[in-house]
Amino acid sequence: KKNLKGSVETGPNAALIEQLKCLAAHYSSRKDDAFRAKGYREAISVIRKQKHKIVTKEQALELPRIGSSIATKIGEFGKQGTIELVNNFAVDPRELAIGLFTGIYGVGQRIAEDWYNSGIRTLGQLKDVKLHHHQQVGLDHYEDFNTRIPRNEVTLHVEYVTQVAKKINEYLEVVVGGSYRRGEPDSGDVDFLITASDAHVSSLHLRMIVFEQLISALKTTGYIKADLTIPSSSKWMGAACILNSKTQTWRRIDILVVPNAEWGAALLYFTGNDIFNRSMRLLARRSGGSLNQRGLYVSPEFWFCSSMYLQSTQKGVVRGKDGIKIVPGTLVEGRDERKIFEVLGVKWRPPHERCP
Ligand code: DCP
Ligand code: MG
Ligand code: MN
Repeated sequence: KKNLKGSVETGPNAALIEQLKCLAAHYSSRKDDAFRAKGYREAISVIRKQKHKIVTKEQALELPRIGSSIATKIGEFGKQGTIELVNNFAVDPRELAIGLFTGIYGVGQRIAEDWYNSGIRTLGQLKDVKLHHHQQVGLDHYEDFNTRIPRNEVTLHVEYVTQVAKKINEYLEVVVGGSYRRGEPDSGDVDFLITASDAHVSSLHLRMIVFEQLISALKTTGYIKADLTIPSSSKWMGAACILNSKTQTWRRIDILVVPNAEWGAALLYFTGNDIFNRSMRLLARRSGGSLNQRGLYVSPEFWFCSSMYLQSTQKGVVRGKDGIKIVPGTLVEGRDERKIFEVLGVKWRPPHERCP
């Protein structure tokens, strides 16, 4: 089943999700409706995790993050097998074309609108348009990149990359974060995090091993199919394909090199989801700290107080648990994911509970 964006959903609520995605896409193309789009995206991520078919409005209302307006649409779908509003949008040629174009990897709302305004309506017409390398790869593999990756295939990816990595350096550790670590049944891409113990590999050396040796080894074997990395990004981005698979579907993969000292913070960030991350960052800021993918810091503007680790004694002075003064801007915790929760005074949430 395909929606405007050409993506393919699986699971008991696939058809419903396709329709909700149309609504999300519709609202995200309108500035004033950004909050509506966000509501639909959140609802979709909740519904994707359901193992049973959601049919009634009441069922929908029992799920987290689904309000009465979206629940009504879900009920409508349950009864009629379609959402009236989607049918209205589906005949709007502007909506259709822009939805189609933004389904191309590397194409955002602005470019899609420009193309529409210059009279382009189909993917075929793009052959006369000058595309960037990444967009060309996105267009050539439109269907592949819009197909979610079954969990068992992601497992094959991590097994394969781990095996190649260990041959290069036995201390390399490979973990997949993102939706896979949250236990979701399928993923949009594969989010690799790679680290090594400090004692054996310095962080500078680690970058070199991964970005030079490992990436080129994976290109040589034919696993990596394309490089989609943005210059200046610390993340490698590209496309890869399980070598002996029948379908030979190209998958989007991200590879992040993480110094051991930042492992906990990076794991936390790249496990997401993005909504959960936003709430953790907000929490850190409210306590006078700041949280990013490298660590949890004490910010200069505030003083940090946490029940577990830190005590502020007088204004502007923050003391660690051993009474050691912490200079604002100092790293409090980065290595240990659990400790970041502790320092923030939040109960530990295993990855599968991080999809608010
Ligand atoms: N992330 C974030 N904010 C963003 C983008 C990403 O916090 N704007 C974090 C949370 C995500 C993680 O990075 O979970 C990985 O990003 P992905 O886009 O790969 O998202 P997921 O893996 O969660 O979902 P999908 O299955 O669609 O890949
Ligand atoms: Mg992902
Ligand atoms: Mn990703």
